[in-house]
Amino acid sequence: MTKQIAPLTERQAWNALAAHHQNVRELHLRKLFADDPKRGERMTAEAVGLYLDYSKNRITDETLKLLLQLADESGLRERIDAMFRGEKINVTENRAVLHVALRAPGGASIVVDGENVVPQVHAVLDKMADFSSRVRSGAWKGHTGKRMRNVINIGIGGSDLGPVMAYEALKHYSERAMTFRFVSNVDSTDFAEAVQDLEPAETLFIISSKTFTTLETMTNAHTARDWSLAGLGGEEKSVARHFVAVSTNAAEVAKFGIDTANMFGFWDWVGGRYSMDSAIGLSTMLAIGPDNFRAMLDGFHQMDEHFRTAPFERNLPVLMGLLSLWYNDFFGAQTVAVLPYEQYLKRFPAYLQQLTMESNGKHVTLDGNKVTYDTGPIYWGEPGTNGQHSFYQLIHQGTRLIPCDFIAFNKTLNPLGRHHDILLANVFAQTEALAFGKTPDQVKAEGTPDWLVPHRVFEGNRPSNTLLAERLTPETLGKLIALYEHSVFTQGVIWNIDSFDQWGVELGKVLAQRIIPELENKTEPALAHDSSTNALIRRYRMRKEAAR
Ligand code: G6Q
Repeated sequence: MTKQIAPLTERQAWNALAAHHQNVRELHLRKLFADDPKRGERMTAEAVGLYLDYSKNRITDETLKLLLQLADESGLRERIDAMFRGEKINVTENRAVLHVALRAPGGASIVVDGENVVPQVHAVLDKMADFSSRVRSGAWKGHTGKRMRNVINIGIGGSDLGPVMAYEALKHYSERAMTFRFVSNVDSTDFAEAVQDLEPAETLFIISSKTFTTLETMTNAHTARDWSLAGLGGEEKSVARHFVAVSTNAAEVAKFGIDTANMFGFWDWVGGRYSMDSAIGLSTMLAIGPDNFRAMLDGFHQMDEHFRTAPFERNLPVLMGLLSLWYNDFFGAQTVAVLPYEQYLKRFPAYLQQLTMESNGKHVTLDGNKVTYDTGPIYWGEPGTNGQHSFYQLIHQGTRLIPCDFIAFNKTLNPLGRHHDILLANVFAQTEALAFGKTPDQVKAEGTPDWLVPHRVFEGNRPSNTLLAERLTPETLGKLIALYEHSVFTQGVIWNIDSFDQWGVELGKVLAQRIIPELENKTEPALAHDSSTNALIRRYRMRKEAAR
């Protein structure tokens, strides 16, 4: 029987945290560290090769105790079990949420609607591996008999951000003789630039779309089809050699002209933003090869098992989720900065933006009541050290509290002179500077004139997590992504929201469909929008005519 969970603001731990916050909100990290010389070793957790130092957070042992109590009172344990059991926890879409099944080992059993889905997952993985090997070896030939040298993934949102991020993150492991590109935007420039130096006879398109109806993706797919056909003598049958699909919609795939033998399926229990390790990762597998792809899945699975089984006080996703919630709901922090000190992770913050904000940017609880607390914070970030010369000023001396996640690796994939020591010195220096700052006395002692002192003071007390891993490998990437997936889940459970739907993206789509004919109609349409939208449409129509 599921236990009765009180609304968030009525939970005991929530109210205890609110009271506790009053007592600790002014406490400075300088004092917390001075009072406990072992804090930096104590407030750490390590699992599956990831080391989390959370000591530079504005917490005491009591804070942690109450946050963990909040997780318990929120039924987090039961909800984790429900997710892994395949229960339909995405209530507004009546779907199971089983990205964890995508990386379950062969012998596992996860049952959805009476069927073990793990064998299906592995059948698709085997089919992807077979296809990837043929393309990579040159056994798969294009229409004119040439091997494929270029792969273009066409998809958007969850069917793009994961593949782009993973390709960039794992470039070191990729087949350098091949070119990989990603087209997502309906802006024609995206497609035009992606193909401008490519040979259609050597170019393979992967049309990645769960629904195979998404406006941007289908527009780009048809443009790609025209481009490919134009370069291959207009022969329809060439489509089968140059286009494959990743989708759940076989009927639409066939209608497009793609041989469904070259369609790689997935299931409605895989959400778009949780799909990069499904067939949506086909471009990733083509780039890094099946063995590396499986190593990535193994990394995901290790983190899944850690999340499922580790006690919450040592559970990395739970700890990170709780800390994020502490700042979001009690300190009123509106954002979280994700700062990877690893050039290959340059698209990781963009990927996380969808994962976190599409999941937890929700205004009502599971039962439809308006929340009375803040839900998902804004995630943003750039790789270090670049950000240090740009927006870090605001993090150090601005008026907002911005909790930061620093991500770094002990070893670089490209050892060159002193670079890596310098890079890592910057990670440690930033977390130190943010936490401890520089007092007016310290500034004065350096001989700074009085009038300049306030400008040069660093208040400090700016919280951060530091995540350290050995080296960026496919396996580590899997662990990192799963860490954030489950941290998002942890927060969503406490907020009692549906982290797996995305109704907020619908309205704009519907309105765009209404406006498209109003822009394209030859005759002046009768416009019934507000006066601003009407005027913008008229102005565009006028300028469009003038440009002809
Ligand atoms: C993700 C969302 C969304 C989706 C895209 C693409 O969780 O559902 O970003 O991935 O809208 O959808 P298709 O894969 O159906 O084209």
